Amino acid sequence: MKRLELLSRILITLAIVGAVGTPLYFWSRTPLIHARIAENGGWTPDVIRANVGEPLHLKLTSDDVVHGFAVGQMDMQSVDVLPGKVTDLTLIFDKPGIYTFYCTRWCGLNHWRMRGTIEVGGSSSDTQPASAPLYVTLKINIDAPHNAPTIPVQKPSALRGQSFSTQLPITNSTNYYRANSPYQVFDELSNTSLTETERWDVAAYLWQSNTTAESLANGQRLYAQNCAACHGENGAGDGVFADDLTALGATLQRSMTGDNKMTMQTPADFTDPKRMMGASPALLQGKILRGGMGTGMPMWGSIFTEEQIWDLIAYLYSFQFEYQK
Ligand code: HEC
Ligand SMILES: [Cu+2]
Repeated sequence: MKRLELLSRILITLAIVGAVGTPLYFWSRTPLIHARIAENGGWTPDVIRANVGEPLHLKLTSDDVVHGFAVGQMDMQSVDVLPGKVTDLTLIFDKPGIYTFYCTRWCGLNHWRMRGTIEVGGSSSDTQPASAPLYVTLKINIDAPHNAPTIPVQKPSALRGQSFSTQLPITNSTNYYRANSPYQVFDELSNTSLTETERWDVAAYLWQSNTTAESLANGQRLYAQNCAACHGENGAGDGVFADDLTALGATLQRSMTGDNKMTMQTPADFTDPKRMMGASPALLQGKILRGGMGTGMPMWGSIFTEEQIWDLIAYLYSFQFEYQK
């Protein structure tokens, strides 16, 4: 199981919320890590060093509001970092590398900037080189507009789509799904006898058959925790921070001299069929991995595992399609 492998990558041996106000410094050489909202400096220090296989003891406290602490690329239960209290945490890494730690509590507009790194030295027997993400392999320009030229007149239904799926010139493989947008599927079926509505239904069916109820539930959970504050609970791009981002963009635009084209934007609306029908999973993966480079869309590549990102993507399309229970 993929998830279990990931879990074993970093073993969290123990997490104890420290005794309130008691200066119980078991590990005298462990510096206290301070958390502050990003505007006031984020994590101090923000670079931590560790060695493979050796316990890394951390002491965390907050100088302002409640923050959270987690290390990316693993299914780690985050711990709260409370003002005036000390949280003790011990981590053991079984692979060298540069890990990202990040705040898991929405502490403000720049919450997602609260990130730091843990540099884990040492050697490991199974270092495989990371493979290039799909959008790079497919040479997709993730910054180019990708609106679908036409959109469905009604919400495409996976159930209806299933009934046409047997006599199709396209495959239902994961590779095909990830590399194509729903519009490309619709377009590829234009030589068949299917109506336009039926062609969209087939796309809905392909999309549903490339995910599972478990993945969708996992995607929904990750979305609510990490994306909804900007993109909105229902995907409409209207999260609590959406107006702030838009306003910030307008201010920056006025104060900028010109050539910086990546400015703050309104969060993407995942309920917009033009946007979503025109986007392949590979394109969305690229955006999520890399971020918007100045648009306000954070980069998540060092936070989530590949599996978690595919789960998120499957969930984003569920705003467009009607899936069978
Ligand atoms: C701080 C606000 C913020 C958060 C948090 C955020 N986003 Fe975004 N996102 C944006 C903005 C703004 C855009 C539009 C600009 C852009 O595409 O770069 C965007 C764009 C995107 C796009 C590109 C859509 C397209 O059609 O190109 C995807 C995909 C996306 N976000 C997914 C996510 C996911 C998944 C999460 C949570 C893990 C997330 N975002 C969290 C602000 C945010
Ligand atoms: Cu925070």
